This record gives sequence, C-alpha cells and structure tokens, in this order.
Amino acid sequence: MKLIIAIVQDEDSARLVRGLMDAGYGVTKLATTGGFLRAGNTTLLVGVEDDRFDGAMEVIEKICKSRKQIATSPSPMSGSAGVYVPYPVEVVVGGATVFVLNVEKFVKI
Ligand code: 2BA
Repeated sequence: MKLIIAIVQDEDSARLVRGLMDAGYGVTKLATTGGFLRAGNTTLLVGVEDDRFDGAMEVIEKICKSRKQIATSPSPMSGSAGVYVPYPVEVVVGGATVFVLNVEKFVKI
C-alpha cells in the first residue's frame, strides 16, 4: 500500500476530490499554506493499494493544471535609502507536488 500526499492549488481541489472519489479512492483533504507564496493551497492524503496507484496518479495528472502567479518576494531587496522594498516575482505553481510513501501498516479500528 502507498500513501500519496498531493499538494495542489485550491482551484483544482474540488474537481480532484470528486475525480478521485468517483474512481473509488478514499481521500482526506487538508487546508494548507505554501511556505513561499504564503497563500492557501490544498493537501490531499490518498491511501491506495499498489495495483491502484497508477490510476490515482492518472487522475491527479489529468485534473491539476500549472498556472502562473505573481507573488511578492518574501526576501525584499534593499533600496538606495536602506529601505527594504518587496518586489513582484512571477512563479509557475503546480499542477501538483506529489510525495509517495510506502505504508508499513494500515489499520482501521
Ligand atoms: P509555495 O511554497 O507557496 O510555492 C509556490 C510556488 O513558488 C512553487 O510552486 C514554485 O514555483 C515557487 N517557489 C517555491 N519556492 C521558491 C523559491 N525558493 N524560489 C523561487 N520560487 C519558489 P510549486 O513548486 O508547484 O509548489 C507548490 C506548493 O507545493 C508550494 O507552495 C508548497 O506548499 C508545496 N511544496 C513544493 N515543494 C515542496 C517540498 N519540497 N516540500 C513540501 N512542500 C512543497
């Protein structure tokens, strides 16, 4: 068994949860915040049997889109007067950041 931890954009999360549920996967949705943009994103926990892992990844790949976002740099540059001014940066976010863990034990009590 594997545990998929998928960090996705809020815009994709409802469709992704529905897509996974419709395909028969169990999903837990967490409201999370990205460290760099300090904006909300969504983390999904999906426990899957090994033979259904590829199917879950296909659903995630199909639904999650990458997007450009303008963010204010969290590391402001020093201006000429020694004042720190934040500057905008363009970043490409998503489609999904996915971690896959082997599950040692799965118990429902
Ligand atoms: P954030 O940390 O808010 O990052 C949003 C996007 O900002 C990233 O998109 C990336 O394009 C950019 N970015 C992040 N750190 C950067 C840096 N030091 N310099 C320049 N640009 C940077 P994604 O890579 O698609 O990541 C989306 C979200 O996935 C992240 O939101 C974070 O919540 C999570 N994530 C990504 N990599 C992770 C990791 N290694 N461990 C834990 N969470 C991760």
